[in-house]
Amino acid sequence: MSEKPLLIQRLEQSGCFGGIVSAKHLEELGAEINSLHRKGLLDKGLCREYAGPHFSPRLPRRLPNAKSLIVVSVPQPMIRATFHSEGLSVRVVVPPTYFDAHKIIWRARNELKKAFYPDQYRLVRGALPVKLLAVRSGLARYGRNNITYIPRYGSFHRLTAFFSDYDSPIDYWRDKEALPLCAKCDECVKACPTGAIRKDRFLIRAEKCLTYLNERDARHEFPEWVDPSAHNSIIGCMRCQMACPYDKKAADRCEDRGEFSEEETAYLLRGEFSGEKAAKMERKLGSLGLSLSIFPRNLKALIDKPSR
Ligand code: B12
Ligand code: SF4
Ligand code: SF4
Repeated sequence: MSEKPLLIQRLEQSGCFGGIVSAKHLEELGAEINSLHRKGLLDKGLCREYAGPHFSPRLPRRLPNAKSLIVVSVPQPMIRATFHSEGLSVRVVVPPTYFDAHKIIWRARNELKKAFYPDQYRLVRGALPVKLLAVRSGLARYGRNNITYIPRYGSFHRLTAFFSDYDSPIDYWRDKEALPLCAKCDECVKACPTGAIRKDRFLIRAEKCLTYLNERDARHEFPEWVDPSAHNSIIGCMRCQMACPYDKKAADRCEDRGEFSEEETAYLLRGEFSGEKAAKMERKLGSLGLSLSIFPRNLKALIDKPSR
């Protein structure tokens, strides 16, 4: 195995991690995702909602002569917000990667620039299948839960991809690799509350994932087959990550951020949002990576959840 590129070693000094491959693999990345689509392994409804340019990535107009694809991983903990309702304090988790997205993307770009210094290369953010790129570049490995893992921080990190005119002397493209324990572990399969993670295939059934169901606009009620005790985060789901042995250390970190008074919580639970009040609430939720669009459904599900 080739040694880590100097650029990536420098990036690591700033607490970020990275991977780099030649831009000639761009089409392969898209083709790999699309071949799953063609084989009918990806749900059509989910693809309609999520398929974007990252499913068929192209060289950006601003950098048509890009030489490399760089993916940066920035570790991120979970955060918690507290809602006050009828005398009760309900603490809810916001999983990593929902909040501070702009700050993290800015940091990724900035640290990459510093790692190149004194040389200067162009960086254009890319809409790419970032997990696949992270695994193909050797930065991360896939878990059976289809999330990617890096050493020490497990799956608690955010990935951002860039095109660059930097021409790496070595192409670090490699085969996809799973975490070593996945061959004999089924903790995430058991922990998944909706059966999205399968024993019979590596690719998850993403259309069954609770995250898919609770990221949608609250006009979509949860299907009846979702067990009311499944809900565990105000958006997304942490069950397969919390159960994973590779996440034990990173899962210890959780910052409390954001508190909603009785009045604010009651407003969110009423679900009638308009005018200046809604705009103010949207700003407050935005600082936690949330939006009014998932209310009141997701909060109700957590407050009404049967205790086990
Ligand atoms: C669409 C999407 C979703 C959808 C579908 C998820 C999915 N698994 O496809 C939904 C809404 C369900 C979702 C949920 C979540 N998401 Co999401 N999502 C995306 C998005 C926009 C595209 C992902 C994609 O391309 N999926 C298509 C599938 C086909 O690709 P894939 O999952 O990489 O599939 C590969 C594996 O199955 C693998 N594989 C198949 N067979 C085999 C066999 C072996 C042996 C091996 C090794 C590998 C392997 O190869 C496939 C590709 O060829 C990305 C952002 C981006 N631009 O990439 C974020 C992203 C992947 N999501 C992210 C996160 C954090 C999540 C959640 C954890 C959020 C949460 N806590 O609730 C959950 C996790 C659900 C899960 N278990 O995957 C992060 C992942 C960060 C990380 N650490 O890896 C991303 C990168 C966003 C970001 N910038 O941070 N997500
Ligand atoms: S819980 Fe086990 S099977 Fe699932 S991703 Fe982690 S190590 Fe792999
Ligand atoms: S995020 Fe939740 S629902 Fe989705 S695969 Fe993981 S455990 Fe299952």
